[in-house]
Amino acid sequence: MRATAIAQPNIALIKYWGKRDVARNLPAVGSISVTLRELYTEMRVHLDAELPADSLTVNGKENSAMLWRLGACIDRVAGETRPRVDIASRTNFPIAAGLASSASAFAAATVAAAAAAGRSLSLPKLASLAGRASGSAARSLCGGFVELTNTPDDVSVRTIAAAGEWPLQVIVAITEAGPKAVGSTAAMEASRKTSPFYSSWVEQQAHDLDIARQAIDARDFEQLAAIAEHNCLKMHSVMWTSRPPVVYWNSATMRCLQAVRDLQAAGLGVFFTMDAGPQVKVVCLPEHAKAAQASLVAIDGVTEVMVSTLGEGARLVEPK
Ligand code: 2P0
Repeated sequence: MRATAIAQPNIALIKYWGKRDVARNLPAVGSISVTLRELYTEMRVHLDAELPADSLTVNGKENSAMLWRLGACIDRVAGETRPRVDIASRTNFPIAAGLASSASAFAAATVAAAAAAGRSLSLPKLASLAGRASGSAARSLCGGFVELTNTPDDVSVRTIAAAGEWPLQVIVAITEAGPKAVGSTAAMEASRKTSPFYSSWVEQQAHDLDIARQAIDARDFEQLAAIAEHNCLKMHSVMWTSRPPVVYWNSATMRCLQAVRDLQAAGLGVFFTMDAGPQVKVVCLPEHAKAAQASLVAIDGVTEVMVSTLGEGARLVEPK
C-alpha cells in the first residue's frame, strides 16, 4: 500500500480569500490560477498496519507540526479506520512562505493516498477531498489555467486552457524565505469577520472571474493583467482593513511592484500578483521573461528569483 505523487503549486490570478463554511473548508468565492511546472512537491505515502505510529518527513527531516493536517487529509481519503501512515515529502521551494506549498502538498497527498488505499477516485471527488485539506489544493489537481467553481455543496475544478495553449511564464521573486507571521486560514477568518470591504470582495468576484475567463479564452494579455492586478490589490485591501490588520508586504515587495510598473511602461508584457506572503509573482509573455527576470534579480532585498513555465496537474509517479 504505497504510492507516490507529484503536484505543482499554483498561483491564483483571481484569488480565493475567505470561507463560506469553515468546518468543511469551502471557499466563499471561485478562483482562477495557473499551475507551475518547475516547482514541485513529491509525496510518498505508505499505509501499513505494522508501522508503530503515523510519521512525516519533509525534505528528510521529521516534521510533527504538519503531521496532524496531512494525517487528517489521509483519513478523509483512505477512511478513518485506515492503517498507520508513513509520509515522506520533498519540495524544491520554501514552505509556508506564501508560495502555495499547501496547494501542491495536499494535492499530491490526496492523489498518493487514494492510490495507496487502492481507491480510484474521479476528479470531482479528488477536488472535494483536496479542497477540504486546503482550498487552493483542489486547483493543483489540474494543469495550465484552472478555474475552481463553487457548487451548491462543494467545489469543482477544471482546466480552462492547457499549459501549452498559452505558454506564459511566472517569475517568483523571494523577498523573505521564512514562514509567514499569520497563516492564511486565520487571516481569512479575520477578514471575513472584520474587514468592511469583505462583502464587496465576495460580491464582485463573479465579475472578475468572467473578465479573466474571457481574457484567457481570447489570449488577451492586457485584459488578464488588468483584472489580475486589480483582484490581487483588492484582496490585499481586504487583508489590510481587517482587525488586526494583515500586511504581508515588505519594502522589497514594493520595489518589485515598482519594477513591474517600469517594465510595463517600457512596453513589456508583465503583471504582478501576490498571495499570503511578501513574495512577488510576475506573470510574463515568454518573450519578455528574460528581461523581467534580470530586473527582479537586481532589486535590493530580493534574495532569490525562480522562473517557471506552466505545467500539469497532480499525478502518480514511480518513486525515485
Ligand atoms: C489563493 N491563497 O487563491 C489565495 C490567495 C492565498 C492568497 O489559497 O485555509 O492555503 O488551507 O484553504 O489554500 C492560500 O490559502 O488556505 C490561498 P486554506 P490556502 O491562492
